[in-house]
Amino acid sequence: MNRDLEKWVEECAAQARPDRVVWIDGSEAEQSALIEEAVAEGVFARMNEQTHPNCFYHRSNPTDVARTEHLTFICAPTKDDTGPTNNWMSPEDAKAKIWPLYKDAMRGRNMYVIPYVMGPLGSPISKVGVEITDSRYVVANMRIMTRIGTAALEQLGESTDYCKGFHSLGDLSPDRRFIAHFPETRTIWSIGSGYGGNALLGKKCYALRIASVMARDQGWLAEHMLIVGIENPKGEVTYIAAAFPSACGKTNLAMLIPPDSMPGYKVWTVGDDIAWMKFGPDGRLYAINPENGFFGVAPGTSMKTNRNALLSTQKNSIFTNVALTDDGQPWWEGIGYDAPGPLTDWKGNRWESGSAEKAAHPNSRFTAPARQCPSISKEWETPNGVPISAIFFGGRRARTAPLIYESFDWKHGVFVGASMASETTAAATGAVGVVRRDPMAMLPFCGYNMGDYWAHWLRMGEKSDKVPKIFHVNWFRTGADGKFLWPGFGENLRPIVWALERTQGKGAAVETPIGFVPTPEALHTESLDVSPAALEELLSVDPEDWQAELAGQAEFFATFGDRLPPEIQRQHDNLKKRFAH
Ligand code: OXD
Ligand code: MN
Repeated sequence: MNRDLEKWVEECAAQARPDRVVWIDGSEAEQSALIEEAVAEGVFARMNEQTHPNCFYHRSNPTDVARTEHLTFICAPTKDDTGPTNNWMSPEDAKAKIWPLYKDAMRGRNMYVIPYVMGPLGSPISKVGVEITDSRYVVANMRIMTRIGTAALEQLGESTDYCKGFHSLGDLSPDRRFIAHFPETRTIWSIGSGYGGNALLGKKCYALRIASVMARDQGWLAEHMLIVGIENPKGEVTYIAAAFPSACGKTNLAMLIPPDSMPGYKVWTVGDDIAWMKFGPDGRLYAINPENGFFGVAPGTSMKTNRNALLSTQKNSIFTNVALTDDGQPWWEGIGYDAPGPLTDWKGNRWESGSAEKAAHPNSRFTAPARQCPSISKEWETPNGVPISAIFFGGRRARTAPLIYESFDWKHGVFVGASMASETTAAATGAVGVVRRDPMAMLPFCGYNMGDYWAHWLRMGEKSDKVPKIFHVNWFRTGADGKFLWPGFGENLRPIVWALERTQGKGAAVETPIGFVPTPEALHTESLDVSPAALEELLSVDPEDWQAELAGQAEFFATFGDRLPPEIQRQHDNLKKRFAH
């Protein structure tokens, strides 16, 4: 046994006072018993055994359906350590304010101790975590999203190098809900929420917020990125990583199906949300997917938009806050077919087609084992990771950003990531079309001062002369009529293939003030249904748009004060100068 772990579990149990402490071993027998109990307490409902074998349905508290960024804190010693983009609470305040909420919180309930590994078992890049929780829903999800149980304890041994996550549903009141991270001690306290991103502590809390701090200290990268392998008609596979803010089609790109007009191409899924990347002995950057499953947004997922995601969820999966047909099948808006009859909606009410209310919550989710994905890469659990040839940053921009451009070099690429932005959509509350800065898609996930994070990225570029090339993409540019100029989905492979050609010194491009943009011919437009005029607009760089963009950048960077790396300021100034010429 691990004495440090035992001591911490005892400490948590003494505070929360559960009826029983249950150590999760990861076995099938344990899983069956847990599911039975979850069904008995109403946390899970069985789904249609014929169409969705071994799948379970969960409806959450209606006030607890998404990550709560305003209740998420980084508890570093000083406010300056967390920077202007995070909420800060001092460790002392957290102890005074949050720890007491755990008092007796698990009375009458079980306390589950879940040892888990983020990353393939035995991988030198993997890391161990332990989550304590009183939620059977969390245990069942962690079993899909991470590698849990005895294997994790074996990997840990007597080491104290693991992340401690203490989760309790508490009373689910938003007034007593906190997601607090202590980077110094690699500890997470989460209370008052059962929602995935708040409660499955291996994901955003550990694999991004805590791991980003570890990565800074240890010289690697923990990023909000998908990882895929692109196979060309010769059978050669090249790996890329890509960061996009939420609602920009990350899971779709991770499971992309090439268009018929690109025969011989295949896309292999390694990960859809998080990448941990380290330099290998050959100087190349290698990435692993620390996760074991997908926690994907259900609405909009159909056989047309993301066949591979849908097929991944047909067995052994959990559906949260979707709607349910009377014969126990999931349904959501954008699933690709009309509701087969009256449904039970995500709040548990009867729902008829044509109702003004949505049947599924817009942030309803599926939790599915990654190995069930038809496009899963055979390298997805390779312990040393896959070598990354190109990194893509992207956002949703109606104007300004062309379909794709290549940065001049690593430093400029880091600046491109740092100035990333995305426009808000009608799916979120607030005004539509407002530009929100979301550097490297890490705005809600970077566990320390983002200025220092950019400095870390810049330092990483000095470690090797084989760093990936960095690109920026925008699938969402619109024309004067407000319609998307680019068809998206499978067609996104065309600009990606151009980017991969660029990494091999091929692919025609023109130099613009923002970077290299492909010529229209270089984009492999055979059988592409986009007019030459639309293509020209997609690839254009409008100086007026970029004046507004420069102003937005300047305002954002100013909030970092002296923590803004001089190199980022220099890149910004150079961009401005290039437009002035
Ligand atoms: C996610 C997110 O759930 O980015 O992956 O919000
Ligand atoms: Mn994400």
